[in-house]
Amino acid sequence: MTFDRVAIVESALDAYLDGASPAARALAPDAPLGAATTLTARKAVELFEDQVISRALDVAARELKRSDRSFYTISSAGHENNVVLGALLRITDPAFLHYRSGALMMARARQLPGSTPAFDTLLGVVASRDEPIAQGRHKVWGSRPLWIPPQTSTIASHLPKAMGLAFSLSRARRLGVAADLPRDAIVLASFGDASVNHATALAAINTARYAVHIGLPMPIVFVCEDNETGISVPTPERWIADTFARMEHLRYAVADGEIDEVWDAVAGAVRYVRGSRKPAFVHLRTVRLWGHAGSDAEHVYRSPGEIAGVEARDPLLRNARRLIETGAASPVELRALVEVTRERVLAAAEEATLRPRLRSAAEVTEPLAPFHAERVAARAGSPLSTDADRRETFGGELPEEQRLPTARTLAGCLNAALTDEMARRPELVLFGEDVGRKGGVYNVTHDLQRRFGGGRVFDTLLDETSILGIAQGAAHVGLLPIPEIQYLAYLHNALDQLRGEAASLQFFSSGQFRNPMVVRVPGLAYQKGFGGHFHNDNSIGALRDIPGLVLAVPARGDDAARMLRGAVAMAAEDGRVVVFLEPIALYHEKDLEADGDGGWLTDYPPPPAFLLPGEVGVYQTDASAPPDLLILSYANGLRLSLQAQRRLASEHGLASRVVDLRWLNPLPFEAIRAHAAEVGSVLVVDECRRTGGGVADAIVADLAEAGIGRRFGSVRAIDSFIPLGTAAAAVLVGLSQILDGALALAGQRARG
Ligand SMILES: Cc1ncc(C[n+]2csc(CCOP(=O)(O)OP(=O)(O)O)c2C)c(N)n1
Repeated sequence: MTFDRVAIVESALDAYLDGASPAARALAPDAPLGAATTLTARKAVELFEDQVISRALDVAARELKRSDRSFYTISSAGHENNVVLGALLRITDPAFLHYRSGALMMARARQLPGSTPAFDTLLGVVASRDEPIAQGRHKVWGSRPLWIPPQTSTIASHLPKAMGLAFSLSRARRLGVAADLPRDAIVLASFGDASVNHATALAAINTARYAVHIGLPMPIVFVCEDNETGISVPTPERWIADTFARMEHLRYAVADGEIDEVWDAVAGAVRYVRGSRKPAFVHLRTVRLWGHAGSDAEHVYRSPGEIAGVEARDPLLRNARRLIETGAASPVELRALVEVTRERVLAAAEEATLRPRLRSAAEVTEPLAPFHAERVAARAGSPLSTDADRRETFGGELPEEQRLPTARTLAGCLNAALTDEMARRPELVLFGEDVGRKGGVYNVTHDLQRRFGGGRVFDTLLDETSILGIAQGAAHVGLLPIPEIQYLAYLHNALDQLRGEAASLQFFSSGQFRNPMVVRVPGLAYQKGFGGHFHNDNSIGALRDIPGLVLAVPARGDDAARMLRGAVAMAAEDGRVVVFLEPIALYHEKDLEADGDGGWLTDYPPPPAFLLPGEVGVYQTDASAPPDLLILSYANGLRLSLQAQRRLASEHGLASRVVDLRWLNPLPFEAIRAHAAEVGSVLVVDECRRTGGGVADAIVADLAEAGIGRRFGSVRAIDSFIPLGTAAAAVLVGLSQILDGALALAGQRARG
């Protein structure tokens, strides 16, 4: 048996067309294919053409690969009956597609005259800069005018945001957010039969059903393109049907058989979802031809008989027979169509190889992390609510009128700042576990639901993946979500939604799609009386390396309010994904050093005061002379460093400047370097885990490489999970370590 099955499948179609006899009577173009179907002859031929184009693209990708001119060979071959979804859904129905949705893509593009989907696909296959959606950053199905956000390679990861978009459609409209989608739009999410077992897929489907259960609209068509296998692992017989055919709040439909039967089944499901605003699960039966990808040696895990058996079920072969037998087309017409299409696609493939590719790092990263500081600043300052409006929102007294000693905690300032932001930006929605009625586990969202209503402030079900999926979907239609993940440790539960999806959307769509959001995450350690690792996670390593993600970590109330405004403005203006990490242990802290000193309370800075990345906080008691030591820190470490600062001065005569980094991704290197150049001796107080969990290694490395500063030291937490109770102190950074570190550094300086 030859391993190259492409030619075999191609010639089987040719041989059939060469030998087939035309029907006795030709069908009129507008006549249906059969008595029971709405699929006309004209449409059926059109669908067939789109299927042939898709098939020819797969062949071309493999041809180009042979000569090392293409980079992607996962094909749609065998899945081409998904074409009906391209024709039956509108281009204003957002679509999140499986990587085998080539025929669907061709059919959908027909709805937009002037589209060149085949050539665009080839540009993707050769990773050309001219490819309209990803510019060669990945081979994706995607198009802004066709409302197809690009998918990533992570299977099932697009389902939560598709669900989130369906969840948000009517909500956005009610909130007056101008989306470019009609009132009756529905969402499509397609995926494979192995992928549907993934926790991420099941999360999205579950949340969709849950929404219906509580009376919310969820107009989404889940399409399982079932080719009965995931790479080499067969899907057990009846598994998909047995699992999904009897789920409450999920209409199940099989799309199988002749193309007109597939058409009618899908049309029925689409009609149901559009009319009822409830979800459907379309079980589209397909086969997979030519292995998982060009590199997959299918003969290793499938017998020659099995491979030939699958090839005999080629949908193109079956559809050609149906068209001919019904009289919708003649063998000669179809033969000509196949020939011409193949030639056209191969010629286009040659042309695509001549197109330029991205070359420089600047070109590659151009859409990754847009930051227009002036526009963001303008956005942070407007629109401003009037005094009267604010008074009404706050119920009389404005938060800034409560001045010391009744000033605010971090939690209090955040609550006020969230209130101000929600009041002046109608597109803001805030949601998560317990944020609504309860007002958050730590009261940070207290009263927000009462003030702004359940449409804008709502509790979700307990699933971080779905929370971030809802955030992405909401952002796709113009809302500005502020989701909350209840604890930092539980963000990791759903991290792919941020890391693989939200943060990469602008990159893979060349900035054409965006999902701005500010993800609030209570986190970090030092909670008294409520311990253990899972509520005191002190590692930001998994967030710091996400390209383009902004990580804001306020320490005090006034900073938090101003940073939140900057974060929201960055999301609104530049589509950025911001993680706003709030140190839980400082939420209700009032004191800096001694009980009752009130040193950690601040006045509330009213809008529009804001802070942006790069802007650090500087604490130096005597600014007249350069200090002996620079201490760089953040969050709980800032408070400890300020305690150390006073003791170093009073007990050791050591003057220090403490800098609050505030922004941990990207790190404010410019400010760090400037302060280090002035002071010379640098101590980084990093409350996160020593190895890769925090920022100390990056800062020390940067300063050392740049040759800035003379002496460096750091105190960091131990590489351990946080134990329950008082033992936590044994692995966390404490005041005495900071003092020791500072003195050691000063001693070295004195000796040096
Ligand atoms: C989360 C994740 N795990 C593993 C992979 C590697 N992988 C890519 S495709 C695939 C099989 C998917 O099978 P199925 O969902 O049936 O889709 P098909 O390729 O058969 O159309 C796997 C395991 C991945 N892309 N994403």
